[in-house]
Amino acid sequence: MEYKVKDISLANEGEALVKWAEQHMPVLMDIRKDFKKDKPLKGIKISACLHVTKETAVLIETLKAGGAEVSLAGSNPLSTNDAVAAYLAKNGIAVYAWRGNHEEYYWCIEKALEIKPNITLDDGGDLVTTLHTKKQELLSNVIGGTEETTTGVKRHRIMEKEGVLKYPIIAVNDAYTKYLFDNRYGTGQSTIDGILRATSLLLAGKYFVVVGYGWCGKGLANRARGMGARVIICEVDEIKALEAVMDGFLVMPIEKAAEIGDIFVTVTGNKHVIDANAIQKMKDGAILANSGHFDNEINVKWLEENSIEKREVRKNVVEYKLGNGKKVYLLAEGRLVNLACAEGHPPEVMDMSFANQALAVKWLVENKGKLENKVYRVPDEIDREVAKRKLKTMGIEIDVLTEEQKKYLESWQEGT
Ligand code: NRN
Repeated sequence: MEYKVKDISLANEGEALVKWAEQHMPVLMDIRKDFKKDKPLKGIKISACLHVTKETAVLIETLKAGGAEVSLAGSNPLSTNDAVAAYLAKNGIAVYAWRGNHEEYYWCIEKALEIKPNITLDDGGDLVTTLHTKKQELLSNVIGGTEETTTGVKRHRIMEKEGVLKYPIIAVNDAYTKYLFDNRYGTGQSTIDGILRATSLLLAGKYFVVVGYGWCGKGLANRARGMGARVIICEVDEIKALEAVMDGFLVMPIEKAAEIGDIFVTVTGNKHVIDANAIQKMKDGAILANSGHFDNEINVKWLEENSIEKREVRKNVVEYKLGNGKKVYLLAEGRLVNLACAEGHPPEVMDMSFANQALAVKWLVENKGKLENKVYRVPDEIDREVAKRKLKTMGIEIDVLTEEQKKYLESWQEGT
């Protein structure tokens, strides 16, 4: 099997990381047992563009156990764990990923497409976009795909609206057992993990500015508050802003927050939400980080072109000295700080996200040829199956509706 990784000799180190993740992903490991027995993906070729982490390795090996042939490209130049990539390459996965891969990022995606996939797994939409632009000749083999993250789902919905989407895509991101947990608790914890590993600074007492109050922003704001930070929310959506106010957070425009903030984190999925004006108003020593999928949420280009000095002061921390004499510190080149400076979300939440992925891939195979070229939600029975399995692994039992209650909930006559 062909592959390109940083250093294949890291495979043993990678194996230890993956075994650790397996221990904390019981739902996916249970699905792997079923997949090994039933081989639902026999003869299926899968190209994935995901963050190459210990958790992704557990998903990839589950798909392989189901009978699939799998290729894997990294979903971000800084999110690949080289030891995990080596471990997967050594175990028969066509991996094209290494940390720091800026120049050959799309070359890796095209290499992963060389197996002529029947199914695509994407995180952010770059694989699907490559298939629909440079590699259209491969589209006839594809029966469907899945999408892991909010940004990717948005892009695929726009493709559907414009009538250019050439195969059905399941929005794994939109499963309750994905976004309510991965986006909220996963991004919340892993973003703080990334900031702490990069800076080793104290959060308590600091003004911690969260730009974007979606599920990622909510999770991050609450965890920062839990660490004693004074959390400020910036938003453009009146309803989300109102929610943040009533959740007890300070809410103000970014240009006001810029004057008092100590640490700024963007989680909006939008472009230049921290731009030149705000950066120039910031205090000396302000820390900038992004936890959104793409690295355009902070205007890094402006920083590069308008700082008078630039130097790396710590691993993943670059100091920019501005014309006004003040310094700001950018983490991980403005790329997703949770995966670039730490290990991404904990395995316990990726367990659910990736259980949805594995069951969604199986569903695509079972429904081959029956679906339209549009973005589908994860079927409710899969979403609930993941929740049931997760509760079981946590030893938690819940109540069951009685027949009388079921009847009541489906009736209108019974009132006061
Ligand atoms: N540990 C991880 N492995 C991880 N943490 C976050 N993500 C990860 N993928 C693999 C992704 C989340 O599911 C990044 C995506 O953008 C987000 O939806």
